[in-house]
Amino acid sequence: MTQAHAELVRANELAPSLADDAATILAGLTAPQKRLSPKYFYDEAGSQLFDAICELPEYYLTRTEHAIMERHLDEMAALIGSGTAVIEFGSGSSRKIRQLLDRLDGPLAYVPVDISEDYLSSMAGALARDYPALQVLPVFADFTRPFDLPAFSVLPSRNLVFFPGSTIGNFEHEQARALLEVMRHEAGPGGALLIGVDLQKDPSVVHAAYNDGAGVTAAFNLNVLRRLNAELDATFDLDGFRHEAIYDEREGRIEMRLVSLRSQRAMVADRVIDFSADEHIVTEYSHKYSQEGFETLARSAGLEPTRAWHDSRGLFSVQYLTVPD
Ligand code: AVJ
Repeated sequence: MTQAHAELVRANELAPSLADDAATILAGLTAPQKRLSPKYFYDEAGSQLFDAICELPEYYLTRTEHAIMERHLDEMAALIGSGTAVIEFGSGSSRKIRQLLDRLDGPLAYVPVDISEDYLSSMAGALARDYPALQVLPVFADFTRPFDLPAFSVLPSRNLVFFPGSTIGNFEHEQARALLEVMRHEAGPGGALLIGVDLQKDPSVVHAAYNDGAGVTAAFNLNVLRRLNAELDATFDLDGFRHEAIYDEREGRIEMRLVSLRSQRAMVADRVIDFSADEHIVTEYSHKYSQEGFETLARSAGLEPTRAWHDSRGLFSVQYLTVPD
């Protein structure tokens, strides 16, 4: 492993701080239905709160996905084959990628793609040390748009796009289809995708996962206002809003909101944002799929649903999709 292998590739333009996204954020906060993208949750504090969410008894997603992977990794590895380049969309948790790399047959390269440069370089460095045979080639990019893959010194037998955690659920169906098309493009003909997808289930189970008793999800949701105050000269009163997460069964999704407790005004980067009592900002959608619904979505993106693994309670799924030659 040479130092060059862990050097960052900058693949497209992006916004490292909220200030660079001010126009988009203000457009969302001045729309008839106020909204903020869930990607703004993940500053340092937000990432720590998300890690705490993953440990909550009510939040079944992370531990169920982990258990599905543990149980079926031999079969997954057999399907994926040897000499693969693993491209991770949003280098989330290094625990998940290690779980996969440890069981794959001679993986050739690992390409984490993320907009968080600090996180990307530290995790890439650690992986390069722990997996000396692996080319670790981080790409600093917004994965919702096509990006150039780094040059591999040895040609991979196939590309595997890895997208765990049900992050796909954050996207509305049309955007999710567009993202799957980017993944198909990056995997290339003969390539494959391994994606974690949360499943539709008893609404009370979903509801509890986003309304935990300890209030960690509420703190995670409210943290985005603290972040706007710190990075965009905003003046939100953090005690003036409450967390709400409702499961819309018809849409098959959780909608997270910040509800204004009273009529109030906040400044955001010199703009006035007025709230009436009970008015809310939509901060996140988290879509849940049926197996059939996800397969239809995958096919609409030109992908072939090849295999899917569920836990015994039908809470979560890991989907293996292939790109036709
Ligand atoms: C990281 C998008 C999968 O939708 O469950 C957790 C984020 N939001 N609790 C999800 C989240 C509230 C999470 N994803």
